[in-house]
Amino acid sequence: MRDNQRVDTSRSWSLAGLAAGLAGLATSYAAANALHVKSSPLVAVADLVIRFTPGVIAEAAIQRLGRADKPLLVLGVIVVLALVFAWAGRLARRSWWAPTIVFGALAAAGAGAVAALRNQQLVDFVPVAVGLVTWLVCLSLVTDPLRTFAGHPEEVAPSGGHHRRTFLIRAGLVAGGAMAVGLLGRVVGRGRRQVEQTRQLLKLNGVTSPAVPDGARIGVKGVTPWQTHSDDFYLIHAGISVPAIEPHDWSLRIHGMVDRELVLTYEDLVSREFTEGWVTLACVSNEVGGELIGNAWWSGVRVADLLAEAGVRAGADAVKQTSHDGWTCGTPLEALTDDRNALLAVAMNGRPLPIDHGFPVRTVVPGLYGYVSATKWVVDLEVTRFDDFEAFWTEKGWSELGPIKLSSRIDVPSSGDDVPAGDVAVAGVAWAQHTGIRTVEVAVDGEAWQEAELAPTPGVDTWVQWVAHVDLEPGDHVLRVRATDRDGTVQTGVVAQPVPDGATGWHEIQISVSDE
Ligand SMILES: Nc1nc2c(c(=O)[nH]1)N[C@H]1C(S)=C(S)[C@@H](COP(=O)(O)O)O[C@H]1N2
Ligand SMILES: [Mo]
Repeated sequence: MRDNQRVDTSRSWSLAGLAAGLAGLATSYAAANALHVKSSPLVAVADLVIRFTPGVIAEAAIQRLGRADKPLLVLGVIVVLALVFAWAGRLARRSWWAPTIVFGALAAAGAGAVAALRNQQLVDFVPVAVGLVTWLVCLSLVTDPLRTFAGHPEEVAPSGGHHRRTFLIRAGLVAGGAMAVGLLGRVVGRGRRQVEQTRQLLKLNGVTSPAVPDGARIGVKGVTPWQTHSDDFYLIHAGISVPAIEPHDWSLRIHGMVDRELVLTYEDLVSREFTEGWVTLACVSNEVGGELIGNAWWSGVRVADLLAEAGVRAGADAVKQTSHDGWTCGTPLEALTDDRNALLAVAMNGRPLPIDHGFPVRTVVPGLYGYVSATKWVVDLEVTRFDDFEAFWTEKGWSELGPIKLSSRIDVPSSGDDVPAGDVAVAGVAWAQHTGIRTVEVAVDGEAWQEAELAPTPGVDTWVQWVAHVDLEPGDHVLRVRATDRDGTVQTGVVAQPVPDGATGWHEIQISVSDE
């Protein structure tokens, strides 16, 4: 009788671990969907498995399984996890910390997989945290009656039954709750999935595929690609959940100090003539030498033409832009109406904008930091005066105007590299959007500036790749770069932090040069 009870109990502890484990998967999945983040932790883990599967095996699997390979892999991961969950449940019988370590380790693996995604943001880790909390809370909830029962084996007869019943009820509730939350997750995630499908199928007439202009690549290994792949493009988003907007639900209102208010549907917008161009977007938070900058081919409708149709009234000097999720920025009217092709962009790199980059429509203004110009999911343009409003970032102390500051970066060698003595190719990028770069210079150990060779660019709105050949003796060296724009302004070496209007200073790296 006792022994039977024992076996049964061990099964109960496994069941408790399993129920808690599945509940954690369900809540993390639902959280990922509710926040519209790109990937739930579970899928991130599956992606990581694919990444580390030897090519031949992966190919064989894909061939055999066809399009079911990914769902089957996710299922496989769930099965493996189920075994670990059951094990964690049995560990809970002896201590609270052993299963905590197991669940903690699983959460760490999930967080690691999310960290391995391209361009992840802090919000992408929220589902991992939600899952971990669910695991620990549910495990304690379900094992609590088992623990009481185990603590009083002499009470097997009457109250043992009572504890068992409590256990079964709680396990059932947790398992049922997990299923309900999982289903809910599917429902709330449907929005983004459907919009993604619409986006994939969307064909935009007049959007051309980009070809990197001749010579724009300097051709030195390790330099950032001149064209930034959309998947590699930095992401900044101040909201929690990413808006998922069907094009037919989108419209743009242009109003304020105008003669005629305009309301444009997506159809209206894409039936107009597109203007296309290479523009390097940059974030004001980019540190000297930082990576919050990218260069893409944008297609869209000129904001200047739309504002002209609306008829801007005298006295206006700004446009307050608002996104679908309520983010705002103020853009100088001048930058939207002069000859610089400020765009209401519908495509990035020849494809409809990725959801995370503002689908279906965003603004792109050459020469201005994103926080004052590049509204993703833009739905409202109000012609107004800077004196009459505050925007999302200016309320937090950032500058009202945000022209991109002249800057440059060394990509190769990397800081800390060890390179052989002699001729060393130093290369990187420099930018002064809408003014253009005239020269780039490199200095070794604070000595004379040496002019670099520049690759040609199609215009003044993109970054420029450069290379300088320097002769280095063995030892430790400091390399610095500075640029001069086409107005003759030399990049300042005075160090400024990103707040309130962008970082300045020269990018420098340390390398060791060894005798070969
Ligand atoms: N709706 C919305 N648009 C936004 C932001 C935002 O938080 N919400 N961030 C801005 C900032 S600070 C930058 S630098 C750019 C970044 O655009 P990306 O994420 O496509 O690189 O978007 C801008 N547009
Ligand atoms: Mo930004």
